[in-house]
Amino acid sequence: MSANIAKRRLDYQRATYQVQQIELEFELHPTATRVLAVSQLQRHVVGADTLWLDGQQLTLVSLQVNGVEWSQKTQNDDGILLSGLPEQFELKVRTVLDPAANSALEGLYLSNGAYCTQCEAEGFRRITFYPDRPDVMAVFTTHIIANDSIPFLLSNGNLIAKHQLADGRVRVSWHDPFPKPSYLFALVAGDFDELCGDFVTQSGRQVALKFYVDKGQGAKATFALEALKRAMRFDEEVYGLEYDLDIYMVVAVDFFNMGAMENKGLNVFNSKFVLADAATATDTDYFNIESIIAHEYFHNWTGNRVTCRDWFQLSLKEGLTVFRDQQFSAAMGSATLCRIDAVKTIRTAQFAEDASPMAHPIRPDVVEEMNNFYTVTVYDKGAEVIRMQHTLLGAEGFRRGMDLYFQRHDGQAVTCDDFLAAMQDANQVDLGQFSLWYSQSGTPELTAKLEQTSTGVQLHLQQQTPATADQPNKQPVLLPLRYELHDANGRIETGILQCSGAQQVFCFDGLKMPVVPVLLADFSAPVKLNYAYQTDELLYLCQHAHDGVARWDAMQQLWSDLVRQSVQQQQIATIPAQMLDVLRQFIQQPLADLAFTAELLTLPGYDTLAEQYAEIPVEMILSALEHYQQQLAETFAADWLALYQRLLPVPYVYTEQQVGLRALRNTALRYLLRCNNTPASLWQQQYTEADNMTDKLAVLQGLVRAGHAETSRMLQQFLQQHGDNVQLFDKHSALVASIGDNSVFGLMDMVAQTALFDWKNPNRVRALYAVFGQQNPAMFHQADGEGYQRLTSVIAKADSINPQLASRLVTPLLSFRRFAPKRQALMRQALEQLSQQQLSPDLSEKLGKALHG
Ligand code: 7MF
Ligand code: ZN
Repeated sequence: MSANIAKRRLDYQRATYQVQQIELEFELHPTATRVLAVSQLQRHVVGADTLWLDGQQLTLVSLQVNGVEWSQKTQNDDGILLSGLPEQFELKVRTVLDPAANSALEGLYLSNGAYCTQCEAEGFRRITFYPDRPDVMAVFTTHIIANDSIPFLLSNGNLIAKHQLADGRVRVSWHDPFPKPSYLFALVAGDFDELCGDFVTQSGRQVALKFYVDKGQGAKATFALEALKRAMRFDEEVYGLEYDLDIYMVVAVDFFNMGAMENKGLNVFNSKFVLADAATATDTDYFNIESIIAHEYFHNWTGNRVTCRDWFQLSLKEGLTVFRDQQFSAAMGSATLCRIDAVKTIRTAQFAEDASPMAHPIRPDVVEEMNNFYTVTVYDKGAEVIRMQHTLLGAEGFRRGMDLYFQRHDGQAVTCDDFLAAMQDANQVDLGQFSLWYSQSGTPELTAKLEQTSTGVQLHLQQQTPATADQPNKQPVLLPLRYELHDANGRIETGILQCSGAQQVFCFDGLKMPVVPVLLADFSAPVKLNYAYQTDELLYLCQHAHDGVARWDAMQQLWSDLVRQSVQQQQIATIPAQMLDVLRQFIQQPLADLAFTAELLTLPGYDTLAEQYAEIPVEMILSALEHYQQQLAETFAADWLALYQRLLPVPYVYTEQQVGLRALRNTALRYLLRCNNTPASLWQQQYTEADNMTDKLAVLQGLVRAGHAETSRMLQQFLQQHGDNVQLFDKHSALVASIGDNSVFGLMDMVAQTALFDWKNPNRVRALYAVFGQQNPAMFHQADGEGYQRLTSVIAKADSINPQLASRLVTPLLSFRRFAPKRQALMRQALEQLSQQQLSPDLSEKLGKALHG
């Protein structure tokens, strides 16, 4: 494998040549697919006569310039440098590839017998020699020649021809009129169920919608098809953006490194984000499918029509598209619940990444392996940065900025600065300080205090961003703070403050202490807030804050304060009586806003709490959480049962109302499963009578989390009943991987030996081992280091098959410096052992930063 060479954002140089058009011809064969690429190129930099063609793991058959075999070239493992080139020329490249041997799932590969491509970020270079960079945009025509036993031969754009060849093969041709970078190229060939629909755009154009899924699964794509129509309508209504081709295709495959991919006119999805019915998908699966379908659709404008100049700008399309899919999900269901979900992601995974050796700004400055930068920072913090612009400019101002962005840049490959400039110019504001959010990594910490003065109340703010692994020095950033000030008479003052200095004071004239503040309503900035709340103030806010996110946040804060006290005293702190009273009220209150109530009654997770400590007190967090959950279960045993019985199951439909009902009922169930006197018939009845996977899985999850004696028998039974369906097999694996006692290791080994388990399939491996590393802190961090050893041996095995997969699995080990010396040494040792082996560039970059960074 090639050595890691760091690339720098500031080293950007224009491509020496642009490709106007490319004509690709594939002769499909499982082990020897022949690719012919004919491109028309035009000089783009005055005086330049060289051109770098990326190409990896290819067999080159021939390379011609204007019909002449070109000898002025030098080749290495990463590509070919051509020199002595004319101003304009035709490049003709023949390559041969082996899709069957492609276990990395980048470029052209086979998924259960179907040909499939994945080109983002740098996979096209595994198909042909080409300037594989997003600022080279060409019009693609694709011809696919294959045996006529393969019914569907698909590529980007519109189908323009189909011929039967004399030798029993067929040749189909596709043309995509929109110039695009190579990362948006796609080819799919195989036998599928086809589900068709249509959509009439705002301006009256008819669009054919087609879903391709495994044979026999067609009916399970109905929900995704309907979700696509909702997304198309949303983008027209909210942004005035219409779809631009006559056909939109979505293919679902089981072998896929990521969630989905927005290839122009031909999305490829991980099948778990397309296939759904009540019997196999949970409410969470339905939610994810709708939001990912929307995400990929929204990329058609934010990503495809306007794309990235270089990969350092990835957040230009990803942060913006995540923000857009979050807006869509909020409009389709409960905005508060969606926001709570996003906040959890930021507070767990993103804050952890900022505190890790992989810390980077949403627009990174240095990258070794691009695949390592598809991160929660680029995506989710990126979306927060867009959201803050929306907050600062208002919905209308934000829309003006978006309109100007498309007006200026449609058809171009641009930068994050271009986006900010459009927002700025459309609104005549200065986003100079705001732009620091793009270049500075780390999580700002905001400390706030209130003080009475003779004229009113002063809010003293102080912000500071601790140094990160990649940047020692930090400057103050612009923070939009959505506040609520509650005074003693129940009056509430609300607004948005812009905190821009390291220290800043705001005065609220006429206000009198005591005042209880909410400063991050709707989590208006991705920061850590320090305010010395009293318990009774938080209890007040969790009942009376206007903003739902703030009410939930107050309850989370109460729990995290208790855990912090426990850590400080080395002894579990007592839950105050008033807090138990408020919780009882929430359980007993009239039924309304059920999903939100479920969130209020759920403790913060281990990872949210862990993020609040410089040195993570693993045992105390885990035992405090265990203790408090047990105490709530027992204290309110009768109330949980009454609540459970008030919420009667109804025939399954995925609606906001029903999702809330199931969420709250299953929250009650989770506590009931911890009570000794809950009759087994209660959960057994739910398990056998449920007409849907949400309620079935809730029983199993509840048993696992409660450490219930019946757990392994029930998991066995589930595997026997459902283990032939891969989605359900994966759910079983994830349950096994979260078992909180020593039996987990042997049970995981058994799953890995099941016939359906396949080391080459990332879904199988992630369901078992990513879940273990990320969602089973008790066993992953077991004091003897067994968990670390298990994970690293899996990573070593995965890396030789699929580097992207291995690289994602290593994340929980990278933060070893955050643990006490003994644990830290065990984690480091596991990583050092791993680094003795021959590793992919993906893993080398991460281990290099973690061990020697
Ligand atoms: C929703 O961004 C949010 C994020 C790249 C692959 C999909 O469209 C994508 C692709 C990765 C990680 C997360 C997501 C995607 C990828 C994703 C999907 C849906 N351009 Br890697
Ligand atoms: Zn995306």
